[in-house]
Amino acid sequence: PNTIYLEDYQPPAWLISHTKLRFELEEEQTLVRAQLSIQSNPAARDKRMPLELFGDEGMELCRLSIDGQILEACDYQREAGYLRINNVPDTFVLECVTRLLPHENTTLEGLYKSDGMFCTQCEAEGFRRITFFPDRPDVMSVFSTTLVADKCLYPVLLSNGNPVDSGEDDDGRHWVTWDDPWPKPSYLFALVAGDLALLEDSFTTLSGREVALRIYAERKDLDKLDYAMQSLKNAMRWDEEVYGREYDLDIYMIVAVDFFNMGAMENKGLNIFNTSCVLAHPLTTTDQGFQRVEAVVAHEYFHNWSGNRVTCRDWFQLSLKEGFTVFRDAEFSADMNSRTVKRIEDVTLLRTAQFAEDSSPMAHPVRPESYMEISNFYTLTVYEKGAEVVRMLHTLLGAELFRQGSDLYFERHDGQAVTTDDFVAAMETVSGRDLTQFKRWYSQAGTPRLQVSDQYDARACEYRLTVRQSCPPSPGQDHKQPYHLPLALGLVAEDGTELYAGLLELTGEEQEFCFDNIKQCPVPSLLRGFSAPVKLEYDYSDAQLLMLLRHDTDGFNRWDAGQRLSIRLLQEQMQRYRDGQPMVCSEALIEAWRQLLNDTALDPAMLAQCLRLPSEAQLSELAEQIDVAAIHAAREFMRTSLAAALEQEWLQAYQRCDTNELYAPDADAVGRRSLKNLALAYLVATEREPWLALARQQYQQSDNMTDQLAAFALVAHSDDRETAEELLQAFYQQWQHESLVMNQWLSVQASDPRDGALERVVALAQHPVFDMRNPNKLRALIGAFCGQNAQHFHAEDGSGYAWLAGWILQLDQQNPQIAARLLTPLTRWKRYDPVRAGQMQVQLQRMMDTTELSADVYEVVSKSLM
Ligand code: HT7
Ligand code: ZN
Repeated sequence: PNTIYLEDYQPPAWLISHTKLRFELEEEQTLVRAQLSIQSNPAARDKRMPLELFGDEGMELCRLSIDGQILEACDYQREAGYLRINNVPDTFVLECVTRLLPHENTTLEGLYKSDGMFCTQCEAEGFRRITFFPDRPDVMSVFSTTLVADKCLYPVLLSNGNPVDSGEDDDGRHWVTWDDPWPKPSYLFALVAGDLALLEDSFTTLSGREVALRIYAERKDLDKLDYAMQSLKNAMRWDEEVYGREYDLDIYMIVAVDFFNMGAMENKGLNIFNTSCVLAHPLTTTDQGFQRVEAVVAHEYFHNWSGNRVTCRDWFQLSLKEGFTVFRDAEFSADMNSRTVKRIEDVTLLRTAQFAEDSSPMAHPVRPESYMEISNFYTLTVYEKGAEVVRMLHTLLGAELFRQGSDLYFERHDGQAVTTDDFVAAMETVSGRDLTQFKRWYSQAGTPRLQVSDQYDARACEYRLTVRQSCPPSPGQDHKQPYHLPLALGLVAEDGTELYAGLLELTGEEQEFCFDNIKQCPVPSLLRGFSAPVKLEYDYSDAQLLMLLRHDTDGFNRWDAGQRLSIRLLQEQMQRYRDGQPMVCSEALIEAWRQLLNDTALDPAMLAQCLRLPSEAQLSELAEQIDVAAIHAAREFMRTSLAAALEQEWLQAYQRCDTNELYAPDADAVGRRSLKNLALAYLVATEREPWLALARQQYQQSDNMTDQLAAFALVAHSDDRETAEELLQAFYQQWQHESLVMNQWLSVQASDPRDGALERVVALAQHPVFDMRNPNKLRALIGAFCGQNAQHFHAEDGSGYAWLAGWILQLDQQNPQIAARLLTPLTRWKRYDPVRAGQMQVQLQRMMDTTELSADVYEVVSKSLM
């Protein structure tokens, strides 16, 4: 496959002012007639270029004409992925008819069928599977779309914009025409045809316009749409109030589909959602699920401005829309729920998964410089680190200037396809600041390291902080320039009094900061709120961390102090395990946790965060060389020690939070349930009989999926096999017709750490609920086994790796995007011991030796082996 480079960007030679589409949707085929009004681009560098349109090789071209004149085969060239026509006039109408086979399309890109309904996924390059088109984000066009289909089978026909006409034919078929007045790139095109149920509502914008809100799903899921609707209305109001952005069409539609490669898609006026990100009901959805629905509904809605009205010039700029929109949705969720808990969750994801990506062979800058397959760059770096970069701008400028910058960005670039530089330029204009150095966050990969040391002069009441920054090499970038970053900090006295709080700006490789009038030796509370996506090193004593855990006024850093302490103690036990010494659990930690558990004034949600040990995945990210067995053993030891030492406290916390209230997914209730289920997990970890019975009782009596699933997982993973098997059966019997709940059933089993895990997942892949064409099922089984069952996936004999590689080779034929994503764990081979690393390499090589790998899988495998 070809590599595409950012530096090769050229403006499009041809523009499309209007795109008129007609889809004849049938069971055996779909005919697409596209009429493109084409003009040469006055801004193009090279005039008189041939017309080049992208078009997938599998698409059948039935007819091609220019201004009504049919073109013969000799008038154009069809090459891999292109159609080229020489000698075209300056302005003309190209008409093109293509024949598609959506029912055979298993890639879930372009036009395909999900559970009998037609739907599309065009980002990033799916539109070229529908018709020949300059399928690139800087070609924006006004679309008019007519859908024709059987009225009984497909009573609902949807596309972008507003419905402007409809009718019925004599043969039982009907048609609807949709006009979208806003010019858009082809990646935002969408259609849906199916027999769908509908939840309707409306929203009145601040300027008084009425917008119809429609969420479509299969009829059986109609009772699971209320939460998404409420989230949508909350998001619409929030975007008006916080960003001054109103919605701009008469209708906003969301459609839920079960076969979908990602979470959701922000197509103009017609979002298409993975069912997992839109359906929510207390009986079938966990608290986490509810929060994901709220966040994704908001994210897609926010794209209407940050992505649709102002879009990306090219796909290297993907973070322009994704980083900004993730920042926006995170702030929305923080406002709707607990700000500190949301920050802790996001930072945990960043530190665990994005940091790991940033040190892997697939590491890339937030604005990548090259790619083979753009689908591989919908990454945690582009999304989550990209959001951190926007957050840093917000911190450096302050909320008010940031809002002015955002207003200016939208005003300057409305209707345009622009770059991350344009975004930063708007922030520079309003603030009068030079952000040239700051832009290295977009161009340099890797996680920077901050090494902090300090000195206190008691006589002069002077405190000095020295900060050194560095960034490790990443593929293609051996040397990094220093970053410009905000370092929020506090200085805290030993009794917990705050002596100073403020924001420092770091620009140099090494910088010293001096604080006067500091009357006692402070403990620095550094990087408050995780003000920059870096690895912070400061030589805290255990006592200092315990003090910050107790007293820091910054909630995030309170939690972080506890995490640092746990990580240090876990790392000590890992070493003892390797040295064959008995592991020990720190009394100081037990006492600190006891105090936290006895502090009934603490917010249960925060308490639950503080009492959660860092995950095995996070400990792996922190390790020089990942020792799977030592990480597992040390964490299990600490978990069971803390469980036994604090048994009474866990029980009290459980009882305190077991309030028998009616289910609600609000922040307080979610917090109580998270502490309750954490306490239950620790109780069960004591392996004392009453607690497994308590879990079983909770399973039976719960009125919501959060409590039911938490109890179910504990029993299913326990050594009481009789009860476990009974519940596995009961859960299946109860929920076998709920596809999303069955995904949980698969994941619980795939992450079961008991012996025989691989045999169990092999068997589950044959179970009727598993369907290898459905990405949600693949993530639930294969993703969960490889990501949440490290012990077994990383079995020393390489059996876990061979199993995954077998799946990837099979899936690559069917859905390359998903195959490439599932491959991620194997790309981390360099982090493991030589035996495991060797086994992973064998599997990567096995894939490399396979002919006909997709570009998606080829890119990941070849870069991993470099
Ligand atoms: N912008 C959307 C991206 C997306 C996507 C990308 C590649 C392949 C399939 C996809 N489905 C959706 C998602 C988002 O809002 O960020
Ligand atoms: Zn997005």
